Amino acid sequence: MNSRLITRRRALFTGLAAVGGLAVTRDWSDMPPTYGNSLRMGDNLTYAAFRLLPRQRLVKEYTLADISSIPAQGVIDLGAANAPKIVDDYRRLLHGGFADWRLSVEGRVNTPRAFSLNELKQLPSRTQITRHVCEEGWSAIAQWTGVALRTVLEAAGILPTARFVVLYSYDDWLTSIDLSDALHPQTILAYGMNGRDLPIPHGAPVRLRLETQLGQKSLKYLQRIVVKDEFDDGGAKGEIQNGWAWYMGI
Ligand SMILES: Nc1nc2c(c(=O)[nH]1)N[C@H]1C(S)=C(S)[C@@H](COP(=O)(O)O)O[C@H]1N2
Ligand SMILES: [Mo]
Repeated sequence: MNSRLITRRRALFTGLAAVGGLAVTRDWSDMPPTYGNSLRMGDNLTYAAFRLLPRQRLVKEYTLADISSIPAQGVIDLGAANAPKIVDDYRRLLHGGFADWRLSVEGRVNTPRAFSLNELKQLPSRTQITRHVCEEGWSAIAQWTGVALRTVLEAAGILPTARFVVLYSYDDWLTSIDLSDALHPQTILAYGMNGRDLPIPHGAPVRLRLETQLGQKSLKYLQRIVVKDEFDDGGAKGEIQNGWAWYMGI
């Protein structure tokens, strides 16, 4: 091999090493997984700003006297003739009083599990009175009771490489959140609302309450939770391809 070629190779390797060095020394954890998509510049700013705050900052909680009426948004259409199969499944579970309802927790966990409603209710519970803020401009205060998502993830044994949690619903919605929000103490799987069972219009039997983001991310009618190592934007059903921000911090 001639010496010029070796010199060029050396230069190439030095260059690659420098780029690699940058990649490992830069901490990307304050950038949203949507980073790099110019249409998602807003995500980058809000995510970076929120991730600079202390990680588990609690949102404000209210008193019973503050509870207001809350409209139901995107109610599952139980009468729809051409409903997707998943809605038929929901209808069947509803008629059985949700006795056969199971929340499966799978993906990057030690022990994939399916929790019945009673099993969720036997785990330590948390009740919180919080303000729901819809992206359409209204807000309302309600009391929510449920189990911390963290408790459920830990019961399934979340693996150390896990970074995101994707949630699926019976009305064919999905959303994903990062581990920081998933492990937040006020992020709960709510089965109670204002002292009663969670009503159907509000997502029975169990919905996500994600108090750190806009109401749209608080997925109702929960069906399945999948833990992932990599970001999953949800494809055609995810926020991004439907024109929403993925990160909706408030
Ligand atoms: N599965 C599911 N979750 C959902 C929705 C929905 O249509 N389906 N709507 C979202 C929106 S936009 C809002 S504002 C809240 C509304 O919750 P509420 O009906 O309890 O007021 O649920 C969110 N979660
Ligand atoms: Mo909303």
